[in-house]
Amino acid sequence: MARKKLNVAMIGYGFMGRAHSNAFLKANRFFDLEYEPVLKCACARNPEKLKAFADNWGWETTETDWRKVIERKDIDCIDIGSPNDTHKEIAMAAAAAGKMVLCEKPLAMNAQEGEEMTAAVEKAGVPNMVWFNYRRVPAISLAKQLVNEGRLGKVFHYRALYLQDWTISPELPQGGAGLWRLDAAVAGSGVTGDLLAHSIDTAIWLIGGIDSVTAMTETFIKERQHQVTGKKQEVTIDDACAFLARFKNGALSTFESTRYARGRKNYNTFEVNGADGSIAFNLEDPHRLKFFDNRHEAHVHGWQDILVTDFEHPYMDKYWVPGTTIGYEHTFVNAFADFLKSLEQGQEPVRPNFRDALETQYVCDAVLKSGKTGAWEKASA
Ligand code: SOE
Repeated sequence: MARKKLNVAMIGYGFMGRAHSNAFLKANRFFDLEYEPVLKCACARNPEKLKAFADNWGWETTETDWRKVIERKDIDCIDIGSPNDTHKEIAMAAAAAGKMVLCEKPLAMNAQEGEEMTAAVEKAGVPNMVWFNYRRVPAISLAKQLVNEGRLGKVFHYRALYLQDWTISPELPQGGAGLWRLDAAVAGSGVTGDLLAHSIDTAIWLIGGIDSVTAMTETFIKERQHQVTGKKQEVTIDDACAFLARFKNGALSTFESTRYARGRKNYNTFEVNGADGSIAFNLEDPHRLKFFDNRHEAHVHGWQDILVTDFEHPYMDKYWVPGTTIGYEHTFVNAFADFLKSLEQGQEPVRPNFRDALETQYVCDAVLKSGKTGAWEKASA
């Protein structure tokens, strides 16, 4: 059967532009789907770099003004992979034009922007998704399955770390290509929006909503040269953040993130402790899910180390044979395949959508506020 075409335009061509382009190219090679994307248009400001990017990934056309892309009648779906300060304007215009909208995380610079964006896609009734790609790591999807199957029982604790080490040098500039994540005017925040947003999304997905938080944040390097202007300027992102959270279901938790943990590259971990079992995950060992099942007889108690590569595991029947592995890029392939599947008749809308990401944004805002006030803050509107 001929597949239905979905014309996609992508805004931005950095790290996420590559990850998304690859997902668009690969989803239909591995998944059986009614819809197939056409890589219609790539959009970014620098025409030479854009041309090279578009040629490499097979984008049919290019534009240097995103507004022109949204005006185009031949585009069904806008994918936003540009820096955080551009998300709101593009998403709102895309929704108003009746286009489907995919958006990189974090959804917005703050919850107020997120609310406007969520209202816009919901009013327009357009399919929407936020690329919290780690939900689609098979081992994390398996963790969700174990929770849904009731294997953990009542959850008491959630413990998350998201550690990196790439900003330790004071010589590293801030701002501009590849380094806008260090510039609060463009990124909105530092590790809270960039890394903890992932941890928060995973936590909410696995065990439910967060009620309130208390945080400490720090900016270790106070000034950096701006990559574009060459001028030294104040650094206003949070370099590190740790917070305590109370979940709505009564669970207690700790979250910590930094880009100053020497030796940690993309150390995204979590552990959940329930009355009947515990699970633990580390993204630097992504095919493993540790599981302690207290329902086993006491003399065989012990942590299971599940190698998540069997056909029975989430997504893994779409790839190779048991024991062989997939990579970081497949989390985006899996996410986009889920998005395409959701467009088929009778399917549930894809998650996480803008509303889910807004919930994470409320938590981020509360964390950043608490980092300043030192008080407990409610993680809601
Ligand atoms: C930052 O270094 C970063 O690239 C984040 O922006 C991504 O969301 C994360 O998945 C990996 O680290």
